[in-house]
Amino acid sequence: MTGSLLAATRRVLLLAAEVRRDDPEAVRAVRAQLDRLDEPLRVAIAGKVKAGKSTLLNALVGEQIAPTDAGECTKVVTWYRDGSVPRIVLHPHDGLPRPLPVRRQDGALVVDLAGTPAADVDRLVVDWPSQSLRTATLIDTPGIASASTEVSRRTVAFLDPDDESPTEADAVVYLMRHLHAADAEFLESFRDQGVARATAVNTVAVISRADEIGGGRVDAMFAARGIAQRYAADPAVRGLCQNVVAVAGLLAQTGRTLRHAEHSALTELSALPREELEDTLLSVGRFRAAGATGGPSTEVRDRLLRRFGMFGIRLATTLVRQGAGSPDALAAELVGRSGLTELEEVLHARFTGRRDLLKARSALLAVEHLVRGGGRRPGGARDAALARELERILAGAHEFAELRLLGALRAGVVGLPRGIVGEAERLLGDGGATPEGRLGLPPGAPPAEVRDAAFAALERWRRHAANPMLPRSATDACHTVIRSCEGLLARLVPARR
Ligand SMILES: Nc1nc2c(ncn2[C@@H]2O[C@H](COP(=O)(O)OP(=O)(O)OP(=O)(O)O)[C@@H](O)[C@H]2O)c(=O)[nH]1
Ligand SMILES: [Mg+2]
Repeated sequence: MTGSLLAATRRVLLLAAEVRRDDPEAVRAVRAQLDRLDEPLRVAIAGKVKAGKSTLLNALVGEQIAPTDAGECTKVVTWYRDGSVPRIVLHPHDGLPRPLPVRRQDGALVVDLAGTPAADVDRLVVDWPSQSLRTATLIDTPGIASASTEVSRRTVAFLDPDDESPTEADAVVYLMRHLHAADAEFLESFRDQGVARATAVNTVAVISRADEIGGGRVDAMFAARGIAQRYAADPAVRGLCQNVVAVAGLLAQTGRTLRHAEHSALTELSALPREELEDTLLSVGRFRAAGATGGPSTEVRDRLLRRFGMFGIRLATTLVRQGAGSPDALAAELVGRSGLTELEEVLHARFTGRRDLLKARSALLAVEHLVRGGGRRPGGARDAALARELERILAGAHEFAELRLLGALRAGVVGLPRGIVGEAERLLGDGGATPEGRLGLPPGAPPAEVRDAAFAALERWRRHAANPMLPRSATDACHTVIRSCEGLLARLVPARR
């Protein structure tokens, strides 16, 4: 299904290049969109200043490549792409791109703008050999609603499609420490009003720095998960994003990059008498001061604080006591408790599993921008033909119908009985676009079982559609779900008898 959507999108782009062949700017833009269709998905990481964006990016990649200090480079949009050789290129607003030195310090990549003010930089592009960057290019963005409004403006201009330029990211992970009015406003403004006419199809929200919730108590992650689940179920939030996940990015980053020396220092700490250790773990001041009286030195403690935070040290020493005897064992526990795996699953289901759809959406958004007159005034029979072709795909492709209906269901404007909304969302691909995901079966379920479940779903939704008590909006929704079931069945290999 999505293969044909990509093919149709490519045809529209070629038609756009043909229609605008005497406008070099437009042709360049269309070519860039054609190349972009074949690239990995582009996922931007956004949020307020110090929300933990760069740390989370590092956790996802499993390396410290995004600077998390306060340097000038955290104020520019930075792309992290898979590449065969590490390379950093600075793209200024004016002038030619130029390479920056690739240097590591204390295990982290050092990005030094070499004196160029952040305001002069359009973007930095970091090529880094990495398996995880192969499925998605990650884009680190400067904090929004910061003291420096110029910095916020750069992020909003990058993410929020306007009349000037279509969006460059296919999907967004939005970090917030708690949901503030400013976050909701930002998500609102980013809400899709263009091509797919669905809401928040490409945004996942993260409650970040989740370990700090509740003052860093050991049950912090549990509390944070509860908050995330409440947000995810709140109709107001559901209209703004796909899902909400709680993540302690620092724990995840450190878990993914844990060093032997750190495990040894934590082992040394856990060997201290329990009361003594717990007493020093009450505050940063006490923990540092205790370096003078025994156990790891103050310098080592400072490093642990930077890498783990107080909550992380409390958790890690407890885990070592409970038997995490090797760096690998401790790393696995830290990552497991950080919420990172859950986030990765959500990103897979919502983003990379829908790659072609999100790619097609971005490209069609760009064509829509052209059709609306981007670059020059629209007009003429050729432009009209392009507009018709675009409309044909948007209205005709079932993938977009699914997205629109999902958006409407999330916004609560469809009169479907409550009891069947959940199944409708699942069948529309809300939790993952695989047949098993749509049917609520475990991955790898036997083909015959998948087929039977698909038939049963089709029957059920035909019956719902025939229910004379349902309002028109609900009957229309049933027909869209029925088409999804039929699409599923068409894709399934016939079961052997
Ligand atoms: N306790 C705790 N601290 C975190 C977490 N994530 C990030 N931090 C700390 O918060 C500070 C900011 O983290 P960054 O990852 O640089 O945040 P950012 O959103 O990229 O910041 P800007 O790019 O400057 O807006 C750093 O000191 C991190 O160590 C977390 O999950 N828990
Ligand atoms: Mg940052």
